[in-house]
Amino acid sequence: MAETSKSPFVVVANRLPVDRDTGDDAAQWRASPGGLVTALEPVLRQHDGIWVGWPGSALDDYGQFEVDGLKLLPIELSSDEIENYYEGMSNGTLWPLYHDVVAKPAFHREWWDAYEQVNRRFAEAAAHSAAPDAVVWVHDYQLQLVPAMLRELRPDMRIGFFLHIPFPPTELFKQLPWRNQILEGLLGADLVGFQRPGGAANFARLVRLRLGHKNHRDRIVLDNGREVCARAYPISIDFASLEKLARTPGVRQRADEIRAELGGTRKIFLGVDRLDYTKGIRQRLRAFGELIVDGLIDVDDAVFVQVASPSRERVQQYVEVRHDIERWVGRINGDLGRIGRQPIHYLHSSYPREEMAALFQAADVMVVTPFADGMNLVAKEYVTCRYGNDGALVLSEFAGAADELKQAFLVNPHDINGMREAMLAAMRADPHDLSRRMRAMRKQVRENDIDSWAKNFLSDLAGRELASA
Ligand code: GDG
Repeated sequence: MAETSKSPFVVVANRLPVDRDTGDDAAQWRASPGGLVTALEPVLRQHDGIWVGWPGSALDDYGQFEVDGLKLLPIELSSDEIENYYEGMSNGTLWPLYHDVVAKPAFHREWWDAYEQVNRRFAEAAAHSAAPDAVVWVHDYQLQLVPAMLRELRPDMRIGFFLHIPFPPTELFKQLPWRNQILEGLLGADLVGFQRPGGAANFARLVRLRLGHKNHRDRIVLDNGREVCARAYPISIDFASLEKLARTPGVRQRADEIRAELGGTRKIFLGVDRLDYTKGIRQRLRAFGELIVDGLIDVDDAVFVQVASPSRERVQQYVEVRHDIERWVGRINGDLGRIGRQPIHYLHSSYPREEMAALFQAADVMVVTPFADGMNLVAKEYVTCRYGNDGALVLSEFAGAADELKQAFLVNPHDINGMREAMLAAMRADPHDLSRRMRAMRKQVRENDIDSWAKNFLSDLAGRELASA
């Protein structure tokens, strides 16, 4: 393995927080702005930290490199490993299983073998780049074996793990042929973080039932006396920087343009999701279509804009959900639209942050209806952009965000009638009521932003010193 510098703080995540520029110069990288990197950047900089992850494409040279002063260590994946570890085990088995089997998980032994093999590569690279007594923070469902592998290699380190997606109840998790290995893998950490208290409780219960380790509240005691803490740390967003962006004249002007282009006075419903079967996109569009059919909404008075950004396009279930959504959009627009009055604007594309902020600002009703979702940052982003305290949020009670955004119009996405009622109520709500709700939700996100999330986790894992970076 190439020589790398030893860092006292190491982040391990499936993807590096950079994208390769599509320009001519293949050596160009640019930071991909995401919540995680924003939160961890100050800690990484202050403690000379390093981020270990897959760069998203093959490289000529797999040594450590830097982008904007951030140290990055790329992990190589072969095309077979991408197919079996990433598209297979991660997105064909664990993703559907952990999201309440909304789609059927597939179990393949060769996917598991690749998962183990790739997790070991990540663990070895992290162990190699960490200084003595380093703090290592491992992220998400693709890397659940890394904590135990790391502990075996480097018992001197403090190891944290955070799961960004829900952790399923016992009955579902038990289906996994490699259930004990995953639990053992996670127990390698000192601190295992979840989005909701329910995820932490599911984990502690499974560990007790399957491995016989007792827990005292959020502390699990292993046979050798070592304690593992399992606790909820609801993730958030960079409130201050997004609000600042939303207030810029360019974004406000663009929001006005969007309103004008959609018909000026029409109420704008908005959905923004990665195109994923967990997000309930088709069901919310169906509820909207039914409101038009039943004469409760007129296409002159309302329009639905759905941004569905392309995601995991090589996984079969994602191909199917895309066809399904597009069939519904075609049907609703074909049956209910008129020239110049399309009920649904469906955008299968990714947009810059500025355009997203303008859309959030233009929308009267934001509709977020996942069947299961670790948190759902879109809900928090919408609230952040509504600095005028207007606008309504329709939110699934199955999104982690529902624990915090209690003033939203909460819905069960399996209940189409309930969604119809909530969408209508949100559209017709009294502005004073909306303002009261929005103020409370904005306060919640402002006071619990991504920075406090990272600090809470790191101070519990490593003590104040690292977290106060
Ligand atoms: C996982 C968990 C958890 C989407 N389209 C565009 C775009 N986005 C941005 C959104 C938001 C992010 O992508 C999506 O985050 P979510 O939280 O909504 O959902 P997942 O991708 O499923 O994330 C989730 C999260 O991890 C963090 O722990 O909350 O539960 O599933 O930020 O705005 N951004 C831009 N253009 C797009 O077209 N710029």
